[in-house]
Amino acid sequence: MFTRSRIVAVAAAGAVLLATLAAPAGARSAGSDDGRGVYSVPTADAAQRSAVAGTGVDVLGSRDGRLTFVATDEQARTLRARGFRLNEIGDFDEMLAERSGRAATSAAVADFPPGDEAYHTYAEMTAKLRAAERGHPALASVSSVGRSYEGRELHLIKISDNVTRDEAEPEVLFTCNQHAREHLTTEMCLHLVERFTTGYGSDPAIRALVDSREIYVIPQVNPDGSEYDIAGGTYKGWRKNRQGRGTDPNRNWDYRWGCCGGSSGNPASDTYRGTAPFSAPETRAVAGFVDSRVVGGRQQITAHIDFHSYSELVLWPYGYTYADTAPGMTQAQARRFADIGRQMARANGYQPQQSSDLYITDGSVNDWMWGEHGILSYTYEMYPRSSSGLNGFYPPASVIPRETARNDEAVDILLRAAG
Ligand code: 3K0
Ligand code: CA
Ligand code: CA
Ligand code: ZN
Repeated sequence: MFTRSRIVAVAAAGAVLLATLAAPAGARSAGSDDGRGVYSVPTADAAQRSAVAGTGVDVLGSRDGRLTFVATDEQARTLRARGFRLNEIGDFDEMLAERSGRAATSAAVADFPPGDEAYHTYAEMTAKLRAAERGHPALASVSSVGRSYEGRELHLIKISDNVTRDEAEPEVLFTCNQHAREHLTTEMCLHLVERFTTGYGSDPAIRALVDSREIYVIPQVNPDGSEYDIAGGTYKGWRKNRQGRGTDPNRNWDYRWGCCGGSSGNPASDTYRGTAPFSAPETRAVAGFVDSRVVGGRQQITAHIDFHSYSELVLWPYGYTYADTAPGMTQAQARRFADIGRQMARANGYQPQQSSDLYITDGSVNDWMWGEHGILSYTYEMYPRSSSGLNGFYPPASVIPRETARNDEAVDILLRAAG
């Protein structure tokens, strides 16, 4: 007689066979391994969260001490053996399939799954930037900081008065979508572009900011990962870039890279730091752009936000150490990070904290921006505040206007602080 588990085993074997036929050799990565569950666990402090994250599990979100993550059966066993009280929420693949709905028939990236079409694919994002430039040639200028691993242009849009000139105005950078599945962040960057271009003519406050700053926006730092995540019309819960088995861009920056147990050396891990600092073409390209803004020995970019999702947090460096002060971070500087971070969090209703209060990270973008260039660099973890798992990365498209506009005032606070 067929037991349920035998049916599952046969179905799984079929799925593996289909995947083998459909995908080029090597295309299936650790991210598609069988037997992954979504879990949550209560933690007492950042040390416990770092201990969980440090096993290389895929952390989805963290609020009020509860960490939500994806783990293999083996990782879950290890954590339970160490005394963590894991609560299993569901099966990784089943939860994704449920969220994606009916799969599209084509493997091409046509659009997001039914109902989510308002999210922008790479092609749609590109078109939107070009339209902003066409509609506001004196204000907006599109260029590229380089190419992704798979060869996509990493688009950069500059927004300022006299946009074609390099004026002596504080420069502020916004980056989005380092993590592939965090699609709401791409919308956040596109919202910034929309607001600072179309709002210029009608809103005096916007005009004042755009006239006195040079605003740079990179809507997709990791377009390969993002496109992969929606390919074929089903979400894959993919985090990393698409180089080999994938590198976590936010562990690949060249500041205390791999120093402190805040990343993984295992290519299968979702926090794999890569073979070397800036081994990912995407981080190298963005860093190259930032390096290029040192003009006359002075870094022109004074402030930066990297948008992520989810958990509704405002984070500041350092991530590699629990200490508030460390080499390159004086007491006064740490206080300034916290002050501005708290102001921004009051404006958007997020929770403000040092990055390492979440868990230890090393090779993150904030640590590099500050440690290497003295840029006031924050990470925003966007909506939702918490989620039972993967759905947190795929909020319905109906929330895009509200959850992007929610950051208007916080963003303006940073733009003003950049002066
Ligand atoms: O600086 C940070 O603490 C980054 C947090 C970020 C990360 O890279 O681990 N959280 S996310 O991956 O869930 N977006
Ligand atoms: Ca200007
Ligand atoms: Ca300038
Ligand atoms: Zn992220």
